[in-house]
Amino acid sequence: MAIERTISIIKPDAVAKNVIGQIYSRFEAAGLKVVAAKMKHLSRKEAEGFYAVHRERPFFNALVEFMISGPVMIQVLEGENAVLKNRELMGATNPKDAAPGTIRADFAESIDANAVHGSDSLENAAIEIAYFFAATEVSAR
Ligand code: RTP
Ligand code: MG
Repeated sequence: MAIERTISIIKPDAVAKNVIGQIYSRFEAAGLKVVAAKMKHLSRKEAEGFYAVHRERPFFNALVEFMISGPVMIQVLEGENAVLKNRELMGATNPKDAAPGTIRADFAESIDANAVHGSDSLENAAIEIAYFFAATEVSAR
């Protein structure tokens, strides 16, 4: 299986709950390695740019407001099948639908405040990594 890199963002609700370490433990237990990380309070412009694909969706404004409501923890995860593995660890978008034991089932409150973001494809992972990190900020293999 291919070694991939993906973006994970621990959203403002989970940062405020002080569960960054618990979420990192899940990445590590699943064999995903943190190869870059930064805590950041996103500007409106940064959040709008990051979620630009959702620009026309009815939830866009609420999503941007939520993402700038407090600091987020952004990390690049590396490992076998990292994109899908991270999405599996996260669980469904709506925590009510998330499988037991997933990050969203255990830490998320609602579809808006849903604890984590994860890239949804290898192609988007590359775009999202470049959005937040310079090449020199990601550990070489
Ligand atoms: P994310 O991008 O944050 O990892 O979440 P996702 O792939 O599971 O879900 P996506 O469809 O990309 O939606 C991005 C974020 O928008 C909010 N959302 N609200 N009210 C709604 O119907 C609705 N749908 C999506 C969620 O916070 C979701 O994480
Ligand atoms: Mg998404």
